[in-house]
Amino acid sequence: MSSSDSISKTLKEIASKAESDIASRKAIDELEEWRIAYLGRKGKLTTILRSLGTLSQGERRSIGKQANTIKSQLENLFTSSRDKIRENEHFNKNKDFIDVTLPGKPLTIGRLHPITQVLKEINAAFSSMGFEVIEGPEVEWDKYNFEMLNIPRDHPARDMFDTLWIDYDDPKGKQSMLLRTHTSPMQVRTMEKMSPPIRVVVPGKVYRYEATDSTHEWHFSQVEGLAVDEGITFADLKGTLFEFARRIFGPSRKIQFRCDYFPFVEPGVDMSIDCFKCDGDGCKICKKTGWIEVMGAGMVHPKVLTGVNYDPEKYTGFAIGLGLERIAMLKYGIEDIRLFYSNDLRFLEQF
Ligand code: FA5
Repeated sequence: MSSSDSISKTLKEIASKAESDIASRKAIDELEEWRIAYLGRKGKLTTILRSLGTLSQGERRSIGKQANTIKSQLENLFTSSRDKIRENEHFNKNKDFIDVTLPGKPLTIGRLHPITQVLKEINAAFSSMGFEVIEGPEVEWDKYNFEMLNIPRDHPARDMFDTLWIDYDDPKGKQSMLLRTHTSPMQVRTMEKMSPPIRVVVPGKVYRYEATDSTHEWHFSQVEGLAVDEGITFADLKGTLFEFARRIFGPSRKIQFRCDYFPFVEPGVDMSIDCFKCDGDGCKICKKTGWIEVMGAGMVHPKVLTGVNYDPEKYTGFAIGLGLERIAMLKYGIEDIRLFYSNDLRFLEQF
């Protein structure tokens, strides 16, 4: 083998060794060692190039060309490896870096549930008419939910309420605790605690064991209203409710009172508002009546007053119990009560 062939072979071996060697260099100082070993002044390639002087001019040209090609290949390899190592080092160093200049992710901001919004309006309307807002328990005794409201045990009026009893028996073995079916027990609790003049509204959840449809939920909200004083008449009840409806629905809404029976008032009425969907013509929502019932009301029954040791000859009062969801449906034109509690953001985000 001529000396030019042997140099050419050595050059190829150096190139292949350098290529496999560089793959294991993962840090800049290791890469620098590689550069010095192959391309440095005393490196393998430079040493070979120095020995070209022993060759003829023709051989020197051809080997020189091969050596320069390998040199520039190795230089390129060095540059690309260095860039890759630098990039990795930068990434590892900045793994936890937070770029505060990037636009932030918008936070989902909550809002008040439509029922809470309507409740606030109702509370404000009654407060401005001199009523105090108070609250009461959702789990109630039979005594307050029924008995003291003139609905004794075994009275057929109990069938008006589809009751969810709590598994608790009194000493006579009768169930005596329940999820309140209405906010009216707070009439009794309030009269027990306070003395006239009384003007309170009591918002809260109530529960009934009933099938749901577009205007009935098994749990819903009521606002109880109670005014007791000397000389309160049915005219006060009507005046208060007309004013309430004007404040919540505006002056153009129609209101209807009809006789109704509730054992704890005498006389008793229910109040309806003309249907928002058909303007009173009759449709599916108002069950073809043109009206949507929003509350029961009446003059506090003398038996209820006597039960809390108020003299019915001296004191009279009126009570109302309105359905909050029904008011919200009328106010916003909502066709199905079940939407309020279905947790559908597409519905809730509209309020
Ligand atoms: C009562 O609950 C009586 N305590 C109201 C009352 C209070 C009468 C004070 C007299 C004096 P009623 O069951 O009708 O009555 O319910 C009152 C209101 O609650 C209804 O007018 C209606 O607006 C609403 N409501 C009744 N049942 C449901 C239901 N299942 N889903 C949604 N709202 C209802």
